[in-house]
Amino acid sequence: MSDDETIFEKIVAGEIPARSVYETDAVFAFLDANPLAPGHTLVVPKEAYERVGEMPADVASDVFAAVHRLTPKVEDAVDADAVTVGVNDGKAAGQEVPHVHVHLVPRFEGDGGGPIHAVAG
Ligand code: IU
Repeated sequence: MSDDETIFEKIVAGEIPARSVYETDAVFAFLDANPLAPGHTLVVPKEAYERVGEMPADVASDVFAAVHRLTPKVEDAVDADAVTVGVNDGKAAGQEVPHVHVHLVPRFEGDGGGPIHAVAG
């Protein structure tokens, strides 16, 4: 294991525990350790890519196929009204972990969290 392995590579490798939600050969999904809402899930490629545009198209496709499959399941699991699906792609966008991850954040009527474009003013 190299020292520059990201925390998400360690989670994918099972070296750090996480609450697994879904797994394929290419993708791992797990519950966020500091959830913005119950059921907040992260979908990551198993291979480490920092930025969305760095993923080969087949990996991006596998990641979005998992997002497509999981979004309604996550919504149902916590009886939410909607889901915010988002990626902070790059440091200036708020990316803290340099390993692509798609947030699935369950949303509830009146939860007070704005739409994703609220961050852009
Ligand atoms: P961001 O888009 O890079 O800002 O999101 C990082 C997310 O990773 C954030 O929601 C953290 O709560 C989450 N997370 C985690 O689930 N487990 C960890 O060990 C670490 C961060 I570090």
